[in-house]
Amino acid sequence: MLKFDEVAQHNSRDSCWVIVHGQAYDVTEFLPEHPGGAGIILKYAGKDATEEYDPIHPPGTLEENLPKDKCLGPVDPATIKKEDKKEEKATAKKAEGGIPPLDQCLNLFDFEVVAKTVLKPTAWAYYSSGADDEVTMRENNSAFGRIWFRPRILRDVANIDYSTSLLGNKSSMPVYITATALGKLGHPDGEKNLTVAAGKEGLIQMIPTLASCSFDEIVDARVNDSQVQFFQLYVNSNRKITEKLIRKAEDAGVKGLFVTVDAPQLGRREKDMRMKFDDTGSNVQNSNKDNVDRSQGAARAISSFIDPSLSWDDLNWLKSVTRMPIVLKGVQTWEDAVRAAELGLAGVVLSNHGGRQLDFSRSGIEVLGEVVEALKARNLFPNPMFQIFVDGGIRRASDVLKAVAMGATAVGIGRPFLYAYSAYGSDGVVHAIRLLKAEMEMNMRLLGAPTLKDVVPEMVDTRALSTHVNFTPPSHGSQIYEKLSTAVGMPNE
Ligand code: PPY
Repeated sequence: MLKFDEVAQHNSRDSCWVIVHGQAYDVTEFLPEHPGGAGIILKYAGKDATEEYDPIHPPGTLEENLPKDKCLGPVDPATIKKEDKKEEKATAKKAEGGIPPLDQCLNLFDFEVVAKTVLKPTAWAYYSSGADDEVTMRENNSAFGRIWFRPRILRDVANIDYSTSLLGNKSSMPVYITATALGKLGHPDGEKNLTVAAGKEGLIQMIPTLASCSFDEIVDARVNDSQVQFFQLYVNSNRKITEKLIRKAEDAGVKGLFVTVDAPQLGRREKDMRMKFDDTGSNVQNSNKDNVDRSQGAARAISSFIDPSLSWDDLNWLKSVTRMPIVLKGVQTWEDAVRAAELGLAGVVLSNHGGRQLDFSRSGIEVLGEVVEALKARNLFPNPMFQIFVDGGIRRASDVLKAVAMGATAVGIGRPFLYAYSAYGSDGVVHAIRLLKAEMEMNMRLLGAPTLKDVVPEMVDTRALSTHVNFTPPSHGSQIYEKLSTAVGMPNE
């Protein structure tokens, strides 16, 4: 068996070994091929990289990318010196004084507050960050505040039914769990927390291309065979890889393909980038400063496989490789929504990627107004074969109902569920869903709408929706960004 000291000697670009899950690997020749750049691996040259490796590499990544003879075998755990041994670090840091009992979380905003106290600062920065000045990220929720209700009275609201159907699949609520990447940054079980909660509560989960868990693990975590999942797709420059992914999803019974179209390049999430920037890294890195690109967070680095040349012309190819309904995720204008409908696609998600891509793009809920109007004018709405979804900033059932009233079939929720499981595991997600259901029942009763069909456009006053009060933040330092000092010493604290 290999001794740790032996591995530790291979700590340079010329000979670079790393330990992952107790096995030593010689990655010297792989360094230039690593999609995230050589620098990230060199930080862990001669060391155990398991903790940093796990959240961003689905199981099997090493086996698929390295020749067999580069696996050098197990490292004797007894040879790991105390100072070299990484302390068993939970994904979460301990919140001072613990976290509140789950039943004290009364709404979706609460999970964010709790998660911030338990997440490692690097994880918090990655999940919570938006693009540039985060104007769009804040606008996503603010936009719902510009829509007001016109409730009706004296209707029989004794029984409330908020169940619906998404692409022909039953859903207990007009809400789905949208795709978010790198789920293990928040919790060791990563995306499986979402699968279990979605199954228990009858919601549909959209599996991300860039999940921390493998696709198979997420599918196998279904609570029963009839549980429905969708798949979010980043189209790879290597189309063969994408075709394989699509086929795998279809074979696994996935019921919808959501193609992300708003990320030909990853947005600048500066909160995330600052964390990487202040990372002091290893001795190897320090002695080799010029070769380390400190301007990229891990997210930007691993985004290089996404094909920026993807265009409308590729949709025929996509249609030819799957029978799954295809939905474009990240549509931001009526022109593109109409084009998708005319092409016979199954729908669109009006989304700005949680405010993580183009800052000053409008909220999905605002875009919904113009999309429905344009589709109606062309007799393309309502159309059960072309559904409209919205995501971004949805935190309350009242937000969900506003979207439904304006013509959305359902809305996607991402970060709040991530925060819920980061703090409380899958029980947290179940609780979050139940809170939303309770709000749905109450709000529909107070609106005078016993079913979702009764939630009609006349129930919302959207006159202010497209009014943008443009403000200049008084101070970038204190208002927008995490304090720079939070980055110091991370992520190796
Ligand atoms: C995002 O972070 O917004 C994503 O969509 C996931 C991601 C992560 C890393 C590279 C590219 C996309």
